[in-house]
This record gives sequence, C-alpha cells and structure tokens, in this order.
Amino acid sequence: MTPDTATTSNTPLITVAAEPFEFSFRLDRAALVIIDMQRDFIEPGGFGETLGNNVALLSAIVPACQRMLAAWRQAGGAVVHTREAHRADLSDCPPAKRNRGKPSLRIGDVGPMGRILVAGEPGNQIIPELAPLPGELVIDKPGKGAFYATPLQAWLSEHGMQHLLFMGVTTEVCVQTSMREANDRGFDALLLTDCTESYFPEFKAATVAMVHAQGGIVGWTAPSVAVLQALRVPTP
Ligand code: C5J
Repeated sequence: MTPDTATTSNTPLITVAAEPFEFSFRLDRAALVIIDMQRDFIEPGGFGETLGNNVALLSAIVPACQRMLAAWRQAGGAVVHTREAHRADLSDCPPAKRNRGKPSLRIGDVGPMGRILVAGEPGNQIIPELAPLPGELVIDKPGKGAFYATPLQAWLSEHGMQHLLFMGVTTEVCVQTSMREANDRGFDALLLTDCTESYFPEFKAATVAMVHAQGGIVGWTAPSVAVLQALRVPTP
C-alpha cells in the first residue's frame, strides 16, 4: 500500500517553516523517527569510539532531542525508535561490514558496555534520556537504513503514515540512508537539524544541504523549534 492514506485524515494540517519550502503534515499521519540514539554511538566505550570518533560531539544534541520528543508525545504523535543491532551469532552482519576499517573493537567483540552493536547488550540500548515508552515502536536494524530488513515499512503502511520527522545519529550515515529509503518509498521526510549530529561537522552540513537541494530531492530540513512552533508548544 502506498502512503496515499494521508489524504483521508480529518485532523488539522500542521505547517512547518522548512527548507526548501513549507512542510505540512497531519498528526495522525506522521511519525517521529529517532535513529540510533544508542549508548554504542553516544557514550565512551561503544562502537563510535572504537572507530576513533569523539563521541562528545553527539551527546550535545540530547537536550534538543528530549524537548522535541516530549512535545511530540504531548501532542499525541507516533514515535519510532531504531537501534543498529545485530543478532548474537552475527548471522545478520556481513563480513564486509564487520571487517571494514581498523576499529579497536569489531562488531561482536566485547567492549566496556558489552558486545559491540549486539542486540540486548548494555551499549546497544537507547540512551536513558530518550528511552522508549511502552507502546512506541522499537526497530532493530542490521543495516544503516531503517527500512532494510526491518518491519518499518509494513508498520507505517498499516498505520496510514505519510510524513516522517527524522532525528538521531549519525546525520550522513544512518539518518540520511533512512531518509533516502523513505523518500524512495513515497514518504515525505523532514530532518530536524538541531536534533541530528555527525562525528564530522562538515558531513552534517553537507547532508543538510543535499537533503533539501534541488527542490527537496530527498526531503525537507528545519530546526526543531519550527516544529514546536507549528505544534503551538512554548519554545525556549
Ligand atoms: C554508523 C549510524 N555511523 N547510526 N551508524 O555506523 O549512523
């Protein structure tokens, strides 16, 4: 089923000041998709750090993400959380992924927060500040994109979703890949620019620019305050 079900909603149209032009959605047809806000990427000792990255860069967006998530929940919007996670036997982790680069610890190795990027391990959990609530969808994904080898598309179709608001990490890897997958599947996607981050600030800037380039070739971008204003939530 394509996401055309959005046109059948009777709830008010909410319009956000965005790039390259306004992004409009109906709350009962929109989901906040939070990509991989996991200890493995944000805290010392996880996958991000084993690759040689400065994880402190990513934790800076947590307060903005918390504000956005609280407002979205208060408004009654659907929330989807993803985790980059592999099975304990690594049967869903191709050698091409595991062997890439020269990390100090590879996927599946035991690190300070348990086995790196393995489902159920302490480091693989979503950070406590953004912990899922009962009833929110949590998707474990073996790839960078949230649609690859996951039930996400089926769930979105089943719930009549058309518009996806993205936040999370990292901007140019799992967030951008997921937005491109969403775009190819007919969803309208908005990237919340202060609620996403990269270990490489220049990659974030380039991603934001390329998402909304050419009339929104991948989707839209806006700071979260624009969504808060559209939802009539008091802004900081
Ligand atoms: C990476 C991700 N960067 N969540 N994962 O490997 O972006």
